[in-house]
Amino acid sequence: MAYDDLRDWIAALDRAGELKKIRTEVDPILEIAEITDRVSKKITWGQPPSAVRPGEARQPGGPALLFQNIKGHPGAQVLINQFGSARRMNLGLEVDKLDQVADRIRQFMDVKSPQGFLDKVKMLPMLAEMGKFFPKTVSTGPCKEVIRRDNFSLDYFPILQCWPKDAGRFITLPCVVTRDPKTGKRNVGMYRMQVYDPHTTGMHWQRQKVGAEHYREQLRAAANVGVRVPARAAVDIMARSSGGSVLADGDRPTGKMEVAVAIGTDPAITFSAIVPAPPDVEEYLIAGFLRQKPVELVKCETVDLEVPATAEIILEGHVNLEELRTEGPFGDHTGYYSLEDLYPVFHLTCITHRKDPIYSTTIVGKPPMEDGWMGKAVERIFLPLMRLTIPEIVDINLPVEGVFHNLMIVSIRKSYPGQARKVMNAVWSLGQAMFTKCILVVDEDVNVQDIGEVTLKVLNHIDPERDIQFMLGPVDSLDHASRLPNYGSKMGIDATRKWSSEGFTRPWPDEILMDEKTKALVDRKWKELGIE
Ligand SMILES: Cc1cc2nc3c(=O)[nH]c(=O)nc-3n(C[C@H](O)[C@H](O)[C@H](O)COP(=O)(O)O)c2cc1C
Ligand SMILES: [Mn+2]
Repeated sequence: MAYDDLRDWIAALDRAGELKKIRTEVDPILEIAEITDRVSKKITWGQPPSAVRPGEARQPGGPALLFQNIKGHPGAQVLINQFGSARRMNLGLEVDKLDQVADRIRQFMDVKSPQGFLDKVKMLPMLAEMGKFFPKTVSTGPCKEVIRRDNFSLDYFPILQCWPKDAGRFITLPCVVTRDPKTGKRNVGMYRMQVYDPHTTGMHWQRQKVGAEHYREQLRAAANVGVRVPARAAVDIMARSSGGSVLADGDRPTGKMEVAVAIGTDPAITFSAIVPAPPDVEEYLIAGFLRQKPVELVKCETVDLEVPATAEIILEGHVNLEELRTEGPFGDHTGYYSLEDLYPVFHLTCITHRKDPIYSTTIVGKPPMEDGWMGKAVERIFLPLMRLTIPEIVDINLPVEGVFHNLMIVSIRKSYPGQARKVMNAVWSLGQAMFTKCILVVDEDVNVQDIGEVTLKVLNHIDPERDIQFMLGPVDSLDHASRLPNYGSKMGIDATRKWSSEGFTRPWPDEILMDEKTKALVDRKWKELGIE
C-alpha cells in the first residue's frame, strides 16, 4: 500500500511511534538544526560513535520531528529526520529489510528469455507489475490548491539556516526536476538551494550530476546557435564535448533552462531523487517501482515540466544560462563546511502549494545523521546492480564516517591474479562510485560489516608499497583536500591474500581458530565454570 503523499507518510510514522510533534516555539535559524542534531545522534548515547552504524537494525535512532510552532511562521509545520533510523527507512520503502528491495530488483534482472508458451505465461504477472511503475499525468492535484503567480515569496516558508557559518537559509530536501533537451527525458535530483532573496536561489547541482548535464546540453545548444556563454560555463561544455571554442566572460546569452522543484513528497519520490541511477532512468519510474504504484504528475503553470501531484510545495522557474553566482559556504555531510563556489541561479516564476503546506527538510553535518540512513539504503539496493558488472563482489560497506565517497570496503570471491585491482577500477568506473577516495578490497571470508575484523585482516595482509594503487580522476565536489576542486587522487588497497601467481611465494599462515571438539566441550561446561 503506497503512501499517497507526505501527510499519509507522517500519519504512518505517527502510528508506528516514530514521530514526535513539538508544540514549543522554535527558531528555523539554527535552533531546529541543533535539536535535530541531538536527536540524530541519540543513537550514539551511551555508545562510542564508532560502534554505531546505520544498516544495523538494532540501532534505534531518534524519532522523526514535526515542529508545529515555528518562530515567525504562524501555522507552519516543519518535518525533519523522516528517514533518520533503519526502521523508518524500511517503513518509508514499505519493507522489513532493505534486502527485499534488492531482491525485487534481482527478480526483474533474472528474467531469462522465455523458452515456450508456458514460460511466456509465467512472465505475465511481472509485465503487469511493471506497468505499475510508469508515472501518469493527471489533470490536477493537491499541489495546486494555492497558485501564486504574482504574489509569491520564499519568505512564506520556514526554510532553515542549519549551521552558524552557513551563507544563509538553504532548501535541503528539494526534488529538482529538469528535462534533457535532446531526449526529452526528465530527471529528478536532490540538489540544495541557497535562498538569495524571496524569488531567487542557488542551484547546487554538482558538475557530474544529471541536472548539471541538462544545463550543459542547453549551453551546447545555445552555443550552436551563436549565443555567447561565459568562459567558465564554456569550460564545462568543453570538458564534455569536442569542438567549439572557449568564449570570453561578459558575453550575455539569452538562453534559459526551465526547472521545477517539489518539496514534501511521499517517501518513495523523495528517496528516488538521491538514488544514483543511470542518467537515462527517470526517477519517477524508480519511485513507481519502489512504491509499486504509479507516481501521479501534474503539469506546471509556467514551465513545461511535470511534478508530483500531491507534493506540499512546488517552485517553478528557470536558470539563466549565462549566470553563475557564489554559493555556500554550507555545513555539509562531510562534517565540514563546503567551500564557496560558483553555481547557476534559480529564478522563481510561480509557487503552487497545498493549503497549510508542511515544509519537509533535513540537515546534514557530522555523521551519523539522517542522510546516513538514506545512504545505507542506497548501498543495500545497489549491491545487486553492482554485481551485474562486477559479479565477484560478495558484499560492500560504506561506513557512515566515510561519508559515502571516502571509503568503500568490498569483499570479493577471488579467482584470478590481479582481480582486486580489476574490482577497484570497475568501482571507479561506476556512476557516482567514481568518487570513492579509498577502496579496500578483501577476500570473501572477511565480514565487511565488521570494522574490527576489517582492520585486523586488512592491516595484517598488506605490504603497503606493493598493495596500494593510486589513481587520478574525478573526485567529489565536497572533497576539500584534493589538489584541485573536483580532481585529485584516489587509493585502492588490495588486502586480499596474495597468491604465488601474483608473485607472493612466502607461505601464508593459518588464521587462529579453535577446533570444534574443544569448543563443544567448553560450551557444555560453560555454566559450571561460573564465570557469568
Ligand atoms: C540531503 C541530501 C542533499 C544533497 N545535496 C546535494 C547537492 O546539493 N548537490 C548535489 O550535486 N548532490 C546532492 N546530493 C546528492 C544527490 O542527490 C545524488 O547524487 C543524486 O543521485 C543526484 O541525482 P542525479 O544522479 O539525477 O543527478 C544530496 C543528497 C542528499 C541525501
Ligand atoms: Mn538521475
